[in-house]
Amino acid sequence: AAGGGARRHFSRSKAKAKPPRILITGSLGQLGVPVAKFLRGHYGVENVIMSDIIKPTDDIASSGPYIFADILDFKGLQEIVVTHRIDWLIHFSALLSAIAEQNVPLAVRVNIEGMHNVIELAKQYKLRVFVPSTIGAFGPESPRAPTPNVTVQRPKTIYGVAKVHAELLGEYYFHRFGLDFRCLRFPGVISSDPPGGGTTDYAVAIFHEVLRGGRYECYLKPDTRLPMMYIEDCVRALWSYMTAPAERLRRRVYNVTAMSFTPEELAAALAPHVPAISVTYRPDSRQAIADNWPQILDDSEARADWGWRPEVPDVQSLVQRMVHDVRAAGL
Ligand code: AKB
Repeated sequence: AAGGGARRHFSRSKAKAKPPRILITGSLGQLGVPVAKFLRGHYGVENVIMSDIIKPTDDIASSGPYIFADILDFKGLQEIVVTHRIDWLIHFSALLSAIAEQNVPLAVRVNIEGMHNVIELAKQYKLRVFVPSTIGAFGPESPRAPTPNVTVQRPKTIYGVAKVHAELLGEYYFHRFGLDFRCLRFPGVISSDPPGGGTTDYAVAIFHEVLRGGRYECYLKPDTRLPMMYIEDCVRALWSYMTAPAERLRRRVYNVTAMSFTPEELAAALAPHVPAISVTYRPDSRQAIADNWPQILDDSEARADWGWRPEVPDVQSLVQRMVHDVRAAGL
């Protein structure tokens, strides 16, 4: 009987689902590196292919498969999916909110035309596809505190317009063609890796600058409240949503968040870690973007449907993690 049990156990584990083969576009951005690391830990290094149009550092190149992929080149993407037998596509290539305003034609190409390629590709090869959306997909007519999952969306940035387009296109392909499209609206994501060109970037930059020199000049007003999330929660949200059984999903686009704070509250939480901290404020064009975004994101549907819950739920615990991370990275 013992032998039979062992055999049963053996055949059950042999029958375990084979890991998905995953392609990450725009993988050298703020989210790509930690997401690749997490998924490689879970599914095996060889099964997670990082890609971008940028030459990787030695660290990235030696960490696992890395290839050139231009999301504006449809044929090139087809070749990658076929050659590497891709099952899941995680589409991170995008210009963020502030930088997109400085080059709208490029943002239209990367954020909108790139999305057209990705969604057609996913349909053609029956891929499960993840596309991040954002608090930037809301606008001045949306309720701001809290902002529900379904509400008015009239964003005033090209970044937001492209994200609403991506959300609607994905939902349409899901209903029309059965595409397994999954999309989360992320708040500002806080990690020791620098983001580039966003409106919420201050909440990363402040750690680097005050831990190095005690001072930071913030480009948002002290009382600008925005939703935020620690990187590990962001990665976990993505993964638990990607692996959630389809029957638990009542929709294909969900709000997720962890906390909301203002620059002034973040500076106060940092103060015990930095003797003689000095934070000054000089708002620039990013203030107008932030003023149209949610202050508090309502993620109750994600919590109810597929069990979303952040592990770093407040500014104090976030500061503890970040002070540790930034110091450990020696930045
Ligand atoms: C940005 O600030 O543009 C991004 C976002 C919230 O989507 N971090």
